[in-house]
Amino acid sequence: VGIKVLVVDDQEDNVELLAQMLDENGIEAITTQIGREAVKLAREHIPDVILLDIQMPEVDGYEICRRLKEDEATRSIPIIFLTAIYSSEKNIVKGLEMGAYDYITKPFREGELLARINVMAKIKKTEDNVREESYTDALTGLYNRRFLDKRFTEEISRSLRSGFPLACLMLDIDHFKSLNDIHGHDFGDQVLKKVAETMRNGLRAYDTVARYGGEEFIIILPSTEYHDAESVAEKIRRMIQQLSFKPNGATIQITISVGVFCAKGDELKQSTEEFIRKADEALYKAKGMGRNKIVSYRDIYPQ
Ligand code: GH3
Ligand code: MG
Ligand code: MG
Repeated sequence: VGIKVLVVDDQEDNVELLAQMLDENGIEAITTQIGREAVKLAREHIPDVILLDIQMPEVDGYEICRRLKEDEATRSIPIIFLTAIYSSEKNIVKGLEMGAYDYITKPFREGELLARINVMAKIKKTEDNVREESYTDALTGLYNRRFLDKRFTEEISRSLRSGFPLACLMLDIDHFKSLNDIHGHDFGDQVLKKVAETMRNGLRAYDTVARYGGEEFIIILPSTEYHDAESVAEKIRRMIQQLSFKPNGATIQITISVGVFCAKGDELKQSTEEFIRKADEALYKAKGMGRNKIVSYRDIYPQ
């Protein structure tokens, strides 16, 4: 796959020269001469590398760098500062300390510029892979527990700021142990994968699904009230019940139990552990009621 580079420089001839250089070398170039546009374009295109001029009117390169680093979506894109040949060491150091990976002085030498871009693109690929591996569960491809903790904390503070409710579902496959015992561990793995895929397909893009433990999953639903969280839980419960598996000739169905907890306003001021504990308490009730059920925390402790 090709490399995509965002070029930010207020001087038209610089932008044109760079765009042409990149184009001739099979690198896709997105360009802007306006500092304010840079962050927007970076978010939109997620380039592999950003070439960023330091001296620009209104919003300069340092400020753009700061904004890029502040934003989760653009934080990890390598930035190469474009600096004038007469730049002081102090300015260069400042750029690197702000999180730029490298700098290159104008006028550019084509070979050097391309080599640096290639190195940065490679570093980004490696870092992306490491990040992805450290956040995902290898079997299901869902987020793992480590990521869940991080995301959950972010979602709680986001909800506190926005005033919207936040819901948490805890889902557990029923009688999974006997499924393993009867049909084998590999079959159990296939079931986990399929259940994960089904949950993912039944949710919005900004919902978070994580594998919490063996056959336990957590779903975080932003901007979701109890009533809607229960509907989502019911939809997923039904989707999973409708799956059919065919281990060595037999046809079997599986079911899940779900615990629902939702908070808003000041109730959001609790830890992710508290949130999960409450969803788990509701789940435990659902198991006790015979499984293949949804129980809300608000049903156990009506307000
Ligand atoms: P319940 O309805 O009460 O939830 O019963 P259960 O059998 O589903 O629950 P239990 O917690 O007793 O068993 C969970 C089983 O999940 C036990 C464990 O061997 C199995 N398991 C955990 N992780 C994996 C995995 O990665 N692959 C497979 N195949 N099985 C797993
Ligand atoms: Mg289970
Ligand atoms: Mg379990």
